[in-house]
Amino acid sequence: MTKKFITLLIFVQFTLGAKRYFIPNLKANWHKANEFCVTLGMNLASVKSLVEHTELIRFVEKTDKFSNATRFWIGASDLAEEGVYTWVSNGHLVTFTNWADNEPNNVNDTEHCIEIIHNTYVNRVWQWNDRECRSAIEYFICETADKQCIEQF
Ligand SMILES: [Ca+2]
Ligand SMILES: [Ca+2]
Repeated sequence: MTKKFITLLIFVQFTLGAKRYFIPNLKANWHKANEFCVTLGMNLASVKSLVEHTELIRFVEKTDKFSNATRFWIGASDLAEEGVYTWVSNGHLVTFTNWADNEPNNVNDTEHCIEIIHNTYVNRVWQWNDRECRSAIEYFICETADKQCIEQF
């Protein structure tokens, strides 16, 4: 890509503002999900505000991965320090959260990665849960790379 073209892409991204999301057509554990997003030049999705949470839900609802009983990895974990959640894309602390009742519960001290659950049968409507990073296999949401990284060009 020429420098001009890259500059144009950055301009378009800033102009549009909102993030773009993508749900690959495969399920993976949290680590593999993160790797997969990065190979696409994206990040496992972060959710930094209620507005972003709402935008993310709106996106998922329009995809074929949406149902009344589904779950998706997002890019937050407390792998580095128990109980301290950070975004894998930039290491920033998780500030906005939408935990389900009694979550995060860190069952058996093994749950360190965050998923969004939409399961109307158990009354968990787009709520967050901590889950086992390696053994749990599910769909995941990638987003366009963090703007702070793009700015460095
Ligand atoms: Ca944990
Ligand atoms: Ca949990």
